[in-house]
Amino acid sequence: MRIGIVCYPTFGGSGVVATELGMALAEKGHIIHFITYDRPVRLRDHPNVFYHEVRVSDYPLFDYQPYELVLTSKLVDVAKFAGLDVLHVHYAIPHASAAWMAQRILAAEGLRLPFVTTLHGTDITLVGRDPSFEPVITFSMERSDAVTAVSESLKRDTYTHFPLKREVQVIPNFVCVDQYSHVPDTGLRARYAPNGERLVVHVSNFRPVKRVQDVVGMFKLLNQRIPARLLLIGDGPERQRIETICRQSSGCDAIQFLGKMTRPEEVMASCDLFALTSDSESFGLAALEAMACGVPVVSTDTGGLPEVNIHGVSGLLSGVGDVEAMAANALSILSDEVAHQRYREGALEQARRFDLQIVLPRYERLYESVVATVKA
Ligand code: GMT
Repeated sequence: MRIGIVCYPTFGGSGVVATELGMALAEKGHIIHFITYDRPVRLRDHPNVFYHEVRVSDYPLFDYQPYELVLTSKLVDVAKFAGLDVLHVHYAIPHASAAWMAQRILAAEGLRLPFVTTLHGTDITLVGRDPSFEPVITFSMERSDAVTAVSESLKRDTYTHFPLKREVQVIPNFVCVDQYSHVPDTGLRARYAPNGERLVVHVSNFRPVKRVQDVVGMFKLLNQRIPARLLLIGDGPERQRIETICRQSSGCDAIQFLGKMTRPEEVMASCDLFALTSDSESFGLAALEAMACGVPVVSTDTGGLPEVNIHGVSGLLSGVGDVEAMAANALSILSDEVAHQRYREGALEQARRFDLQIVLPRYERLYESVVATVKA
């Protein structure tokens, strides 16, 4: 099949999922066209992969550049000249409405382009439900040829926040477990935990929804009980504030900010515990990536996290903001070598349930079904 993929090209989970999906489909022989405003950070060269940049001109009349219209025109162009069979848009805003517009323009020329919309999280739980977006999101979800959500929790939220009548199918996020290292790298451990401390890691885009201050709070309690170090990977609006909190308190030496990394899993694989303290999280791809490295997870019990991190198996869950409970959970996993090993194995086993080999055919079947409606 010739498949167009639209996503945010940044470090965010939706962009990572879209990119890895495209790469895996290309590997299976499909022809993939990425259509985004920048080259997706995880995109690698492949003979079946093409990248089309959406360039918005800087006309002085526009205070706000009409990105969605330029994207629509690019979608029409690529659909026609690359002969797309199907378009897959990740994150509803503004990709689903741009896809619908492109579909209408092509229809006027007698061409039919089905499109699949994948909902990822804040497009539904935060941004999308805002009245300034809601009618457009509802409409473009209704008009998509198929809509998927990355967790059961996100599917429920979609029906709660939108007056939607159509079916939403859950296709969870995935990892290619075999591509992850399951053994710590001695060189990295020597660098980050030179005295044999326990290594805790957090990866995010440092937005308020991630509550990174709780990772730091949890870590400080943990570090009072066992020698540990904390690695914070990623960057975003909250980073400066969190760094300031760390600098103004004791124990700052044990916390290291590593910034944005293209392959954070290379560091994660050498850590002992992953922490995710989000307020809301439709899935928690970073937690799944940690689990694919055999790293257990302490997380909040919000949104789709309990579908990914199984309490007592791959890690432990606690309420949002309950820093004491998180620290107690971290301690119970890390202070006992037997328990730690059991959680490591549980994490890897749970990650295998989300393996690419299981999830990829579900997307392929979905594409086939929407393409079949065109030919019918
Ligand atoms: O919705 C967002 O916050 C952005 C999005 C992204 O692009 O990073 O994250 C969401 O999608 C990821 C991939 O499906 C999920 O793993 C994240 O849990 C989800 N984030 C939230 O729900 C806060």
